[in-house]
Amino acid sequence: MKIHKPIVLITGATAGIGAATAKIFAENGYPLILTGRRQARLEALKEGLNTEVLTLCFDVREKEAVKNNLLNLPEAWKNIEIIVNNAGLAAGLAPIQSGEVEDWEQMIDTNLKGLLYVTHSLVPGMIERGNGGHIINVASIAGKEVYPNGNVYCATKHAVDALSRGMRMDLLPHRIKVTNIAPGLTETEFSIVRFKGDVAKAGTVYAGITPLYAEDIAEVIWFAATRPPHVTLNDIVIMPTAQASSTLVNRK
Ligand code: NDP
Ligand code: 8X3
Repeated sequence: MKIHKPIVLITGATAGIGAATAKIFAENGYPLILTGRRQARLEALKEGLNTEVLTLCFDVREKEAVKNNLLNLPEAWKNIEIIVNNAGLAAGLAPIQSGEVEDWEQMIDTNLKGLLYVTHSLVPGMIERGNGGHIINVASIAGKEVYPNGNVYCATKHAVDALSRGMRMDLLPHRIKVTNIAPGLTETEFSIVRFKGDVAKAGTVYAGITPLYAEDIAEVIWFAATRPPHVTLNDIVIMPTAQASSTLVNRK
């Protein structure tokens, strides 16, 4: 197989922002490595994309699984140039005194440690190849401000925001771009996951507004990834027009 365009790896490609990002890169002929825990979804997504796709089914919380998958890529797929660290979730929305410790662990292990495992597996290769590269971290406005009951989710996204800045400094000599994306209210499976399958409750998060959609964020990721080599978009905050901050939303 001959690969011409940069290889893009997207974590959390089975739904929402990750899936929409996969589609926009596929439409433009980029070869894609798509990851997530739901194999059937990965296969269905691959089926609908008109580009070369490698699917990898693993949980970003499992350090050994991340390493086994990403350090043993088939030869043709090793030269990843763009990493979209997107896999993540909120679990629960509760005051600090009554939050579930298991929810906290899931968010910390996925949003923070998982992102680190993926990055740590792939960046040494990027540096060794010496062609630069691009890491795009999907953080959140929850990484810019804290909202009531968002405590641990906000902490994980503040950590991602800090990591984006730290990575940018450390990778500067290697010409590896780092872009932090901070979306506001985006209607995906995010709130259904946060409220553990309660679709009605999830719907109230977006009630009375036109939220962002996964495609809106995918377009921004695509734009950031396709700037010329001398241009880096460091940090992008994107909200629906009906939102001014985490807690200030203009609902009809
Ligand atoms: P979705 O729930 O629609 O998608 C989340 C994706 O993350 C899924 O593909 C899921 O795949 C993957 N994922 C979750 N946990 C794991 C895990 N342990 N291992 C591997 N993959 C995992 O939500 P979004 O698309 O909205 O979320 C994508 C990112 O955007 C997240 O980091 C989220 O925090 C962030 N974000 C979302 C906003 C929103 O309002 N929706 C706003 C700001 C940021 P699978 O279940 O198959 O593993
Ligand atoms: C998701 C956006 O405001 O629900 O990161 O935390 S918010």
